Amino acid sequence: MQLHPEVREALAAGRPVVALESTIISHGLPRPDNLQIARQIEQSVRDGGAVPATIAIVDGQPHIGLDDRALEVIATSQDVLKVSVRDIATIAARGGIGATTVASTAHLAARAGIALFATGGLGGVHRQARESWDESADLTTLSRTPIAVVCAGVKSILDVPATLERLETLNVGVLGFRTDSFPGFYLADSGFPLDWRVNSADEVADVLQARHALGTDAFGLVIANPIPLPDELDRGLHDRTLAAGLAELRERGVRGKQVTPFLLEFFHRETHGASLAANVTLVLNNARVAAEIAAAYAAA
Ligand code: PSU
Ligand code: MN
Repeated sequence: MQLHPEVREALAAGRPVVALESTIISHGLPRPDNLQIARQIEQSVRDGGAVPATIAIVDGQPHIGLDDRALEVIATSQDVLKVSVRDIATIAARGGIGATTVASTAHLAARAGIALFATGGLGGVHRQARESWDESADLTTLSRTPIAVVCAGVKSILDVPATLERLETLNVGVLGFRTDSFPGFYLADSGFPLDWRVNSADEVADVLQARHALGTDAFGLVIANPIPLPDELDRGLHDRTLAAGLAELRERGVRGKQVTPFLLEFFHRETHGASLAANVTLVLNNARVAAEIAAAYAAA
């Protein structure tokens, strides 16, 4: 692994660092806006008081923190692979450019000693999983990775209640950040209640300290941070787009790791950018909150 000097120095000095994933840049956001948005996400981490560490594989080598050239390669190259945990070693041995998912970012970040991670939405249990067995490796990876992830819940393209059940089974805690409900990504509220609510970064830092003292930090923790209500996607537009996207997915027989990027792009196209605006807002918000938590934890 290659640590960016700024990230290495911050970690050595015990200063706050927030890991960021790169699949959202390469496969989750449309080009050419994705590069500028990637820079904005890093800036939100800085605004929140932490050092950003965007994670990706460049020429086979996992990078923890990207310089501007590497960020540009991930955002613009035609042959960026979507890399999950099981792919990291193969691409490292053979070379290539890889964007890391929540799962592989969590794995590499934890290995680098980073405690906080921000993303947009977590992967989860897909609808039709009873037939397809399609469940994101994000869930099983979090079950054995010591990291806290700030996200806006999971997208409604997934089976939300099944995902919450799996998180329970896998010992992954879920804290609502200033909410009593699990957020619905483009929507502030998925309609599913949570057991735990926290109201500040300091309260999360208290939980992180207790996890460390009691050894439950061997498992991941989800900090569920809703999109601000005024910025959520129009609910009618959301429901119509979701139904149409799921129908097109079935018609075209899209499978495996193409499913999530396909549905994201469908939303961005069909809502004429409204879902993209919501997506950007919630990611920037998550990056800032993760940085504030990292700063509170470093100071505790
Ligand atoms: N959710 C989003 N945007 C994304 C992803 C999820 O709102 O870009 C990406 C993340 O990298 C996540 C991955 O880890 O999709 C999950 O893919 P899969 O369902 O194939 O595991
Ligand atoms: Mn999958």
